[in-house]
Amino acid sequence: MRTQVAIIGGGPAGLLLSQLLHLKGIDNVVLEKHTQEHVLGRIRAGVLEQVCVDLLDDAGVGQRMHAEGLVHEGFDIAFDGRLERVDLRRLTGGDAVMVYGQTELTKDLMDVLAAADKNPVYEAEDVCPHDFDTDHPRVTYRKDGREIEVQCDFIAGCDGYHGISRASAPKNVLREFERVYPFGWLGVLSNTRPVSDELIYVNSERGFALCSMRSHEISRCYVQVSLDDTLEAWPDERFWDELKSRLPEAVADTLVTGPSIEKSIAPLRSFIAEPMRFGRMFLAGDAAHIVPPTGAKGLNLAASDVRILSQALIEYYEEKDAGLLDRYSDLALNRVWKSERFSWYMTNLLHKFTADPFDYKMQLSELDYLFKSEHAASALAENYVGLPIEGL
Ligand code: RFL
Ligand code: PHB
Repeated sequence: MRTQVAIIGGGPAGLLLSQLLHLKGIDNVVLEKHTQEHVLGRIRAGVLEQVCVDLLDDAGVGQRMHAEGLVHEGFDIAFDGRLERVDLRRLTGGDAVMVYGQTELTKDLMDVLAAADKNPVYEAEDVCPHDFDTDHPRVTYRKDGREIEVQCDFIAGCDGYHGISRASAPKNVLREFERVYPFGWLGVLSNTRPVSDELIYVNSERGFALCSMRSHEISRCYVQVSLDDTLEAWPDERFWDELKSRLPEAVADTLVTGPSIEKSIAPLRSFIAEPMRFGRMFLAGDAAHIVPPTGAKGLNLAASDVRILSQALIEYYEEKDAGLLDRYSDLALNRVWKSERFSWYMTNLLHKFTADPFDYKMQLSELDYLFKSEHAASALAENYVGLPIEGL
């Protein structure tokens, strides 16, 4: 079998790249290890930057997002008995974010690909990239017991943090940077009305918490937990009690609780692989970098990588110009490092790292400064709505 671009991984990065290339008549195939149901069952991101919204529009899948997504012009930070608003619209001169679940966005992409008869290959086993240091790269996989080889011009490694693409990169070229945080997030999805119209990020003496949402009827809330915590130790009642204890009293009093419809624990990590290109294989999304979710950047970075990579491949095929492909890794990493910095900053600002009161006082002082200084608040807002992609 032959195609122009073999895409490994059918998460948001792989599906979005596939759709953008199909729209330009560039032949591609997505090889996904899991079933479609499994991919849709993962409850993850909820906040989209304008860069991501624009790209979904370009991909022709923005309709439901605009109809059902919630435009958020600000969010709250609770700390030290205070509840302060970050007015994104005012502080950035007009920008906002879109609250729309990763699950919905993924479903929209799957639907548009299916309608064009461009379905990914699901349950592709032992997917493996080969010969990407030559002009004739290949990807092999197994499906229903048959060995299949895909010959291609390029390989896009969109297979997430645990994928095979980065693991196949030459060790003497690959550099990895990492910070593992000493806690995780316990997340609960519930059919309950969100406690507020906007997100509330909480710094409390008991640890971080976040009240987010998927719609006016569905809440998505998180509390910081220790790394050895288990789901069994967190029945719904304990989760809601803990969340309430971290919220300002007036907010806690209005919190509507209910049975969880999904519950999971995610460890927090910062990770960057450099470069993002190895010959004819390009990494995009979580395959190349992980951010702690505090800045709401993971999916958005996957989208900005795909924005650059899709344009680079389109210029290669339409104009025989490989210039942007050659700059892909540098351009993508420039934005990746800035989002990594912001996510690390938000994580440090809002989580309980130690029992040392000095650390807590430093956070409170920084938070107080944020809401006294327009400059500091503007810097936060500018990063939250998303920095521009430089050099495109
Ligand atoms: P994904 O979504 O991990 O998809 C990779 C796909 O590759 C498949 N795969 C393979 N396929 C073939 N062969 C192999 N060997 C393979 N190995 C893996 C996998 O099955 C999978 O389908 O990566 P992608 O596409 O790069 O997308 C990245 C995003 O999923 C991720 O960054 C975000 O979810 C992060 N994130 C958030 N990002 C935001 O922008 N805003 C947010 O508000 C936000 N909140 C979050 C988050 C992530 C969270 N968790 C659970 C980590 C909140 C949480 C709690
Ligand atoms: C979410 O709704 O899942 C969410 C929102 C904001 C974050 C992280 C996760 O920073």
